[in-house]
Amino acid sequence: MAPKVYEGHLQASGLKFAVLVSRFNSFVTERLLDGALDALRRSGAREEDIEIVRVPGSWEMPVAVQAVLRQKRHHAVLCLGCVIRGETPHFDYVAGEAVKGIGQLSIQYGVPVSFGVLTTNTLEQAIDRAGAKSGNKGADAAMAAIEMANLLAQIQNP
Ligand code: INI
Repeated sequence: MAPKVYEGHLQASGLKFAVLVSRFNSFVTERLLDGALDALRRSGAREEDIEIVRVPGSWEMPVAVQAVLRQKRHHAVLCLGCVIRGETPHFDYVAGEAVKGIGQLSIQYGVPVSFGVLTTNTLEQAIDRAGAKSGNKGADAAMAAIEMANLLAQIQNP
């Protein structure tokens, strides 16, 4: 007998999403948001099932994710931000806390939280990943969120 395979499909109809987007580096993050919304809509998500939550910067992401997850109303959450390395250690603190906090919350609540926070050395690298040469990481985060929401539903209801 062939093994049973659990694999989330890319169908978003009926799923509810919260999309957190940072205003810091909004030139980049608004492009990530465009990509994420386009992917959600093209996968069948309804407008009324998508909520957008704006936060000041990536540092503020974890506490806002926590507030969203506490409501237990969403099948998946997307975090969209952009941290660009400067001349001080600030980058490491902001990016480090965002990564750690978002990852821990996803596991704690058992809800997929996509990490669409760019961490780059230059603005050019960020632009490349926000709809230019290297695709759109916001769209990638949306696809991962859809796949994981469906996968967890399958695993929980085999
Ligand atoms: N926030 C970002 O999202 N990206 C950055 O590159 C960044 N830099 O470089 O400073 C940044 N800082 C702001 C931070 O997220 C907080 O909003 C701020 O410290 C207030 O708490």
